[in-house]
Amino acid sequence: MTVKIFDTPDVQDFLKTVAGFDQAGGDERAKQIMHRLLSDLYKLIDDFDVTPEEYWSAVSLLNALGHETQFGLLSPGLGFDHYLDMRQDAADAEARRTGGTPRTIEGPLYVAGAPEAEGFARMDDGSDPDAEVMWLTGQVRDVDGTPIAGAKVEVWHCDSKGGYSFFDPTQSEYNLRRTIFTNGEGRYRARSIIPSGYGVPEGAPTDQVLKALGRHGERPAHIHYFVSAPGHQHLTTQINLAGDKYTWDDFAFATREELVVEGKRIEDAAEADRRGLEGVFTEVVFDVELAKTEVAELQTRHARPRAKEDVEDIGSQLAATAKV
Ligand code: MBD
Ligand code: FE
Repeated sequence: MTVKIFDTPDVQDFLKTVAGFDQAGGDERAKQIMHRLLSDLYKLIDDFDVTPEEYWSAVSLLNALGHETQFGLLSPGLGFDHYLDMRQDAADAEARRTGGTPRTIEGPLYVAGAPEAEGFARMDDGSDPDAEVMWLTGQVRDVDGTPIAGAKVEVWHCDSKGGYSFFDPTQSEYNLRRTIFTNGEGRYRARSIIPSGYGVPEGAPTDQVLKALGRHGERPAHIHYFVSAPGHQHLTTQINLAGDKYTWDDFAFATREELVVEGKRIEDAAEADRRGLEGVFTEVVFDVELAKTEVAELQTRHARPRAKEDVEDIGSQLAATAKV
């Protein structure tokens, strides 16, 4: 078929009707965005001669993605999360908000309300005896190098099989998820287990999309962070452990050079003892630098639907930072 109808007045008028341009109600921005989105897709159908079979298989795939709540997983796979970061980076550069540890994507697996601790927390529930013990620590500082006491460090990561508590019902509540407030020297310390990499479930709709592109759905071993303190810019980031096969080949595009951290295997019993540990462990050090800001909005994570978080939480967070 070689028909090209996109530019005809019939189609152009039809698009305006579909997008509600002739209706008084609705939302103006929604209309503009839907009109643009539909126009781009209609044109694509015309340009690529998309067949009804292809179109309906795409509809079926979207249904499957929604049914398995995988849009949040496909999103980083298609680079949207990283693209939003690139836009934030560019906005920061334009506003001359420079310095600080680089941001990288949040991902879809954060859960609000993890247990809070001062200075130190044990993150694992001890149910994975084969896992390698991880000693995770670092200092939070401002861009001048001054330690920030009382900074809120939220950390979450997967277990030795790539599963995240809450999403993996076999794990205990909030396993491998903690909120640690830095001590007087701006330091946080955690005992946990070394996470494994993460792989998109085989055969899942997200996997089908990636396979069609000749891509894999693997992530390197990584640890997620939210770091915040009054008067400083909220940071969403992750570290990727060095030496993983996928450190530089992350399907979610979260790796950044400054965020690759080498774990150090420590076999010295005295070093273990000093940390209240026994036997061999791996130390992972991640220091964080926060940029300063007086803008309340920049001091909290952006709103987004998150597990166990409602919009009111965000409202109270904003109110709390606005008071400082
Ligand atoms: C993850 O653990 C993750 O962090 C992202 C971004 C996507 C899938 C799984
Ligand atoms: Fe993750």
